[in-house]
Parts: sequence; structure tokens; C-alpha cells
Amino acid sequence: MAEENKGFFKGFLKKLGIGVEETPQKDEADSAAADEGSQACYSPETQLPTEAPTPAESATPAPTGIPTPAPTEIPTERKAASPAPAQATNPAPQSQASVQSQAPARAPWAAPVPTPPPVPTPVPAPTPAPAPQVAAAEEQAKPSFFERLKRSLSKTHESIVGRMDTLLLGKKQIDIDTLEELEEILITADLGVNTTVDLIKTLEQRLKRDELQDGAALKKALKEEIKLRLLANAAPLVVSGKTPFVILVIGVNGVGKTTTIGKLAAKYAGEGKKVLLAAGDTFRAAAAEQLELWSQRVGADIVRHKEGADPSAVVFDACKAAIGRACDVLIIDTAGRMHTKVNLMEEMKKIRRVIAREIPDAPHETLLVLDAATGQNALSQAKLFKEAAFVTGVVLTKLDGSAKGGIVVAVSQEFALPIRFIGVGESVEDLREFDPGQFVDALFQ
Ligand SMILES: Nc1nc2c(ncn2[C@@H]2O[C@H](COP(=O)(O)OP(=O)(O)OP(=O)(O)O)[C@@H](O)[C@H]2O)c(=O)[nH]1
Ligand SMILES: [Mg+2]
Repeated sequence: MAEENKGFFKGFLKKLGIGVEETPQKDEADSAAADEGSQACYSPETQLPTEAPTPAESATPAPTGIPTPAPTEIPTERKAASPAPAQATNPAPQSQASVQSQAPARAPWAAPVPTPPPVPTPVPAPTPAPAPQVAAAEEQAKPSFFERLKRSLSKTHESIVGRMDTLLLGKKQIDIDTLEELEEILITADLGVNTTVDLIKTLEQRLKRDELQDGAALKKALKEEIKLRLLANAAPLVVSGKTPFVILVIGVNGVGKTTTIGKLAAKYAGEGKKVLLAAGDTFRAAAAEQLELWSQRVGADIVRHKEGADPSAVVFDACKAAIGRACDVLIIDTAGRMHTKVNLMEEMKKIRRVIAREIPDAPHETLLVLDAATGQNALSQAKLFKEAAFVTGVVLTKLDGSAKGGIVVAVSQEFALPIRFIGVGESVEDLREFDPGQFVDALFQ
């Protein structure tokens, strides 16, 4: 175009109110694009000359030297993704990419069509945060742990106290036959043969001393005797005095080891302790991922290797990390599944050797997890692990909904092991320190 014609054309566009700046140079364009952080933010209006034109560019070629209208402010994908409470609940204005694909083609030199202002989306009034009183009321409405424990033990209550009530119904006095029938109830309620025999012997002595005049007295006496036996071996787990305090968690597969570790980590992290988890179960697919989810949920660190790695190597790294990061508690998950019991126990021994080499006196606690719902099986597991794995405490999980809660008494009595915690559900608050008095009260109420 001749120079004078160009001048006339520019003047004409100016009259129409169209910008007459030259197309920005490539450097500016690059930095503009970099500022936006994403090439996806392009629109026909903001297209910049590139060496290899994009398909969008070739569809609507921008002749060189033709003034470019000022870019329209359209929310970019990045902007849409930035947290905006109102947008999170309402559909955000269409991203530029979708606007681009729907815009009809028009001559690049035509007067700019004013972009219609985005139609405001009605924003529903935000849900008001619950007033403090409401939140407090909700908190109060939550059943207390004692209530939940009582509910969890309702089937065990039925199998011990319910059947006892039926036995005692209409009985004027308690005699040796009554105690024999009670013996059968206790054995079938998973209190274990040895514990039951011991309990009945004591009750016989009390009967001879004329202490059991009626059913109510017998129930009271049984409750007292069970509580005494639980108290004899009770000891809460004290996680202090050692830094790091190392807890090795063991048990057969599916009993609730990883879940218990997650709940424990939440408890200790909640007390302000620095917790590190070691994903020592490299055997089961996704075991480390499961533990990692817990670590993220409760804000604990984790050491994990790939599936199939040597568990002792994970434990070695975890011990080093726990020392290096000055952690208060190191909790080690282990696999519950091995080809043979011998393999499983050998693996445990190797892990123990590695821990002891890195942290003298550790592990400070070897926590055996048992599934209460498995009844007598839990007793055989306790026997196996106590002999081979130096168990120092027990966690009984899945007491909720089980009729076999009597196993708590059997494990404590027959193996002289402290029950450290009980699990009454899958959520984080469903693991509690074992309190013999509370347990027996909940069972008998
Ligand atoms: N109802 C109930 N479920 C529980 C409790 N503790 C754990 N569970 C559930 O039991 C299942 C197995 O738990 P895990 O923690 O994966 O058991 P694990 O011993 O680590 O299993 P492996 O890694 O396969 O050896 C999961 O579905 C848990 O949510 C509890 O106290 N009550
Ligand atoms: Mg596990």
C-alpha cells in the first residue's frame, strides 16, 4: 500500500475509535504469554505472530500491520482455577478456550464488536457458618465415648449379661448348678476356658462365704472379678522418655494394624508430638499408599519404599530419619501376610535387629493388633506372637458390632498382657486408651 494511503487508512481507523498501535514485538508477546503462564489463554484478539501458526491462527489470519483491538479481559483458566468461593459453587464464566471455539469468524479489520458484559450468574447467598452455639450443641449431641463403647459392646452384653439375666430369672437362690450354667455362658462368650474356670472358682468361694444371696449379687460379683483381672494387667502406653519412642505394630493381615497406626498418629500429633510413620508393609499392594493417606490426613511424616522392597531397609531409613528429624514417635507398620508363619516371624526378628542397631533399647513398644471379632483365633494369634515377637502390649480392634468382646478379658488374663487401646469403629476418634473400669461398666450396663 502506498505510504499516503496507509496514513489515510490509519486516520480512518482512528476516527472509528480503533487503536492504532503497532502489533507488539515478539519479545513483548513472549513475556505477556509468560505472564499469563499458559498458552491456553490465547484468543483471536490476543493472537501474536508465532513462527509456526497454530490451527486457530490459520483459521482467522491476522494480516500484518492491521491494528489489533485492545484485548478483551476474559478470565483465563488459571484465574478460574484460583480459589474464589463464589465461583467454586457457581459455574464460572466460560474459559477463553471455549469462547474461542464458539466465536463466529469475522473480518479482522472490522470494527470491534463490543464484548457483551458477562451475564452475571446468580450467586446464592453463602451458607452461613454455624453459629458457635449451634456447633457446641452439635458437639454435645454427639454420643460420648462411653455411649459409643456401650453401643459397641451391646452384642457382647447380650451374650454375657443378657443370657445371665435369663438364667437368673425367677431363681430364688444361687447354687453350684447356677454357677455351672454361668460357666457355660462365659466360655461361649469368648472369655476363654482358663479365665472362665478361674472366675467360677472365685465365685464358688464367694458363694461359700454366703456373699451371693441373689442374682443381683452374683452379677455384681462377676463384674467385680472381671474388673479386678483386667486391672491386674492394665497399663497405659506412655510415649515419653525416649526420643524417638519406637512403636512396632504387628499382627496377622486384616486385623486393623494400618488403621490403628493412623489413629495413633492422629492422637500423638494432636498432643503436639512430631510423628514419623514407616511403611514396613512392602508386601501387600497399596499398603504404603494406605499409610501415606493416613500420614497426610493427620499431618505426620512418612518413610516408604516401593512395593516389594525389603521391609528392613524401610525400617533402617525410618530410624535414621526419625533421629535426623528429631521425631518424638516413630510408628512402624508391618506386613501381616507371609507364606508361612516361620517367614513372618523371621521377618519380624530381622526388623527388630535393624531397629535395635539404630536406636538402642528400641522398639520401646511392640504392639500386637488383634481383631476382637475373631474370638478364639485372636487367642491363638496372641500365643504365637507373644512367644516369637516380644509383644509388650495389645490393641483389640473391631469391638463394635462383635459379640465376642469377652476376648478382651481372655487376652489380658491368659497372656498377662496389657490391653493398651481398643478400637470401636473405623474413624479416627474410634481408638481409645483401654480403661478397665469404663469397659466393665459399659459391658454390664
Ligand atoms: N469396624 C471396625 N473396623 C475397623 C477397625 N479397625 C480397623 N477396621 C477396618 O478393618 C479393615 C482392615 O484394616 P487395616 O488397617 O487395613 O488392617 P491391616 O491389619 O493393616 O491389614 P493388612 O495390611 O492387610 O495386613 C479396614 O477396613 C479398617 O477400616 C475397628 O475398630 N472397627
Ligand atoms: Mg496394613
